[in-house]
Amino acid sequence: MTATYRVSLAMIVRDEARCIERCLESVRELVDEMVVVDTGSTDDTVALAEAAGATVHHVTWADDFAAARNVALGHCTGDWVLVLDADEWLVSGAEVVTSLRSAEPVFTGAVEIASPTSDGTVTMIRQVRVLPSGARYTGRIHEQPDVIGEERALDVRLEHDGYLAEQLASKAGRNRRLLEMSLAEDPENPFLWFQLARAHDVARSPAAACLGFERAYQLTGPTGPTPPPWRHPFVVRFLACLVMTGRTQDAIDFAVSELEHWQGSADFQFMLGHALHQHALAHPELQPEVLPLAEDAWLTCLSLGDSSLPGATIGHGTFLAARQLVSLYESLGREPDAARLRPLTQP
Ligand SMILES: [Mn+2]
Repeated sequence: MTATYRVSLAMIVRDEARCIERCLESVRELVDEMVVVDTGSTDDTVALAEAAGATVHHVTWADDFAAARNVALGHCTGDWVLVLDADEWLVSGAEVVTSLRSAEPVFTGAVEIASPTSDGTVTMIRQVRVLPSGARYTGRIHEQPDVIGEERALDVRLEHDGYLAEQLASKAGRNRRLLEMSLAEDPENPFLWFQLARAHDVARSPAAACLGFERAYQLTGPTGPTPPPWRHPFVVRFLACLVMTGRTQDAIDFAVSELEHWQGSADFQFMLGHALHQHALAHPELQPEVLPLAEDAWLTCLSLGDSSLPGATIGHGTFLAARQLVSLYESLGREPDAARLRPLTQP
């Protein structure tokens, strides 16, 4: 007889009427209970959660995500806990979640999260979302759970629409305020500066984002031999924001200084190509020298394929790089090269 373990869903929510049913419906059949902790909704979130079969508890919001998540974990009676946010839903891997019922809760599971962004791309991250019941969170914002046992990559995919522009306005201000509170307590923490920069980045304020990225960079220096998981999205988004603010020379200098570490990342090569291309457009006299370097970077993307590093964008090693090359070749009148790559431009 295999032992049977119970699986709980744990969520914290606030004003999620837009999306909470989609989230709960996606996992309802896979878990033994759904525990929702409401932190002060004024819309129909609580009624919708209860109608979908969840047990709803209430806490007073104390500007602390980890504290609220730990209340939810404390109400769970399962041996395993699956942690979701209301703006996420399960798109594949149901059988993996179900299989937890016969898995001893001695490891921690990371799932894939695909986030469409307002520029039409999809970024991928892996996050720990499957926890043995004793695990707890720390961190006022961008809270992290304890990793109990080994961390395993699970073949489970969530989709997340919280980065889309229409969802940003309501929560972006709150997240920036929490980050600023955390930075007041811990001003030398580069991860917090990175997160503040990302909050500005997703809100499409690249100049403000650059200030945060620069502060994070001052505190860390160049990438070392064992970078933290956030280093890859840091390098890629810092490059993107430098280019967006017209600082193409700074972007190229930064990319060159990080090249040795990240040359195997299609996301890095894509942004390097973008920085070189924009620099050439701004300085036409440099085009004969610089455009071939942009071309090389994007061809490298195609030879690497999409990366599986944190914060990878789907297409940077495939169709998005092909599109950049096709439009470059078209602008240079290199029609045979454009024609050769056109079949690769579809996702
Ligand atoms: Mn979200």
